[in-house]
Amino acid sequence: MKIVFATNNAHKLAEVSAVLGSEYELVTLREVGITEDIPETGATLDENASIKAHYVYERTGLNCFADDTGLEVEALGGAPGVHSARYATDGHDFEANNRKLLHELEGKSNRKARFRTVISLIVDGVERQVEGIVEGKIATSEAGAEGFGYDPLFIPDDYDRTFAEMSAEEKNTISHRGRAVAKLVKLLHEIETKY
Ligand code: ITT
Repeated sequence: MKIVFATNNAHKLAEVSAVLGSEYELVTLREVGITEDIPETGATLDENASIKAHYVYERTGLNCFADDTGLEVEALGGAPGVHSARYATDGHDFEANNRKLLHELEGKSNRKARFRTVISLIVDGVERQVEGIVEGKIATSEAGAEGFGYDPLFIPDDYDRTFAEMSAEEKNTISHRGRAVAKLVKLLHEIETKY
């Protein structure tokens, strides 16, 4: 099955295609002629995933899915959450976001956090959502060079390394996105057996 992944984030594309494998042919936004940023105007991850998937479906009529992800930090009341991409600046400045997060948590002993990914899938005009969560904590300094975004600061529960210190494969087996994509594959199989 050919399916469009509504993302402009090359890191996400690599992670998701590794989990989906060769059974599904992932088509990029560029390949369907969408080069502009899709507006993310929702108040929640669920809304934004839905907005991105609908945008692509309405423009192309092709089966598609979109992922919206946020880092939810307990001591910050769930921030940056839906604002994770633009936490420190207007752009996707990973370095500035990580600096701001460390600053906001200075002196705080509760460093509990979780990543949450919501995926909206649209097949033949019908939308379905799945979610993936990984619990963990925010480190006191950055470590590692793999991954992207907040990975150098996020230590998943039962580990003593950040996501940025793990290979893509290891991150995928336990991550929010890896878990959400595993559910997506299950859903796609269920949908296909109905035909
Ligand atoms: P698209 O909307 O084009 O898919 P994006 O980068 O804007 O890409 P999101 O809105 O879903 O994606 O993600 C918000 C931010 O959360 C993102 O810019 C990163 O800073 C962070 N983020 C998302 N997934 C992450 C991950 O697996 N590891 C670390 N940080 C992540």
